[in-house]
Amino acid sequence: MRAIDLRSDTVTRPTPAMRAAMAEAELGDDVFGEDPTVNALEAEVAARLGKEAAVFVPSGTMANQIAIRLHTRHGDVVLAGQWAHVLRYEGGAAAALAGVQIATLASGGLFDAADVRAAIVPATNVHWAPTTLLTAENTHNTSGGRVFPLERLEAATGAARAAGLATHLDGARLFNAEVATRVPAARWAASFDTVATCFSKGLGAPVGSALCGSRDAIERARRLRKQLGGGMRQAGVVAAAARHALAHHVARLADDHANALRLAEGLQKLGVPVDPWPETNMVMFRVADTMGFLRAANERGVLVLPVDPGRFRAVTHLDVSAEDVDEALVRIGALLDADPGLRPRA
Ligand code: TLP
Repeated sequence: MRAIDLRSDTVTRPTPAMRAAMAEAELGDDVFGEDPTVNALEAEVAARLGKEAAVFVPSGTMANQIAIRLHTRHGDVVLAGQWAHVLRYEGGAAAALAGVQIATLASGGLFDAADVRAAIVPATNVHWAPTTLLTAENTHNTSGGRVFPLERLEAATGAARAAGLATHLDGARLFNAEVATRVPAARWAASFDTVATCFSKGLGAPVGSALCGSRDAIERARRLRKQLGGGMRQAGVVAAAARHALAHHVARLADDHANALRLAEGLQKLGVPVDPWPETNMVMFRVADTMGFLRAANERGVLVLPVDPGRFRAVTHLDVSAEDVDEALVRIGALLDADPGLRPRA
């Protein structure tokens, strides 16, 4: 039985065309700035995001953490949405590496300008730590791949800028937002000083992210990347995969979004509540017994990720077809029939 892996869009394998691009890539030593494929990728992604420059890094985590170090000093406060990846899933790096405290904003991950204003404590005496950075996440992972409404996002960054804060966007899945809304990534990025984006999520590359920003910021980011051990040598091998992904795998994200809807509709028909309704490639759903459902789903070759007690995430991606979604639904239907205790209580 073939496993249908819906744990994350990070699980994709490079396609044959992507592997060919990797095999043929022209290479050099990127720490010397001499890898032509990395240089081309950095120019392309900076242009796509409307920024002056970009630096290629191994992971989204490193891109975010370099940005936090760029914009803050030890002891500062960083504002982030509730359940932000930078707080919840980066191993405590912001505290460990940048020495900052993260204060979370109300309204879930998709905060507004009033939340930002309310969170900023003016550093008017020695008790108060300076609040120096606002980070946002788009699409927002733990709220189910939701798109940050553009006006709300720009009002929030406007409030941050008015108070003298820098702004950073965790755009690990920014191209999902672009495809879902037809608002270009550069527009989403415009009100931010720096933007991280990942090639290894929905875009299907095996590895790699970019941090984009002004020429000066990215120059400083290169040294921080070096300090974190992220200077890679003939990195063009993986940058070629990222270039291929940017050229060929952005528009097709619409297929992942359609498959997420197909999965959500099917789950609902099985009596499994889906909340929120998917806007991009993630489906959040509830069951009665977290460990019981996980075990039964794994036994039937449906791999999903528990995110909270009773709540699961399924992500559609390049390696999941509409037929795979239908097959996953058949298997989930069978496991719910076999053990009605797993069915969520109405
Ligand atoms: N997210 C992963 C896990 O870490 C949870 C996933 O499977 O969704 N920002 C956001 C919004 C992300 O979702 C991720 C990865 C990252 C940053 C970090 O990227 P990597 O894994 O490349 O460090």
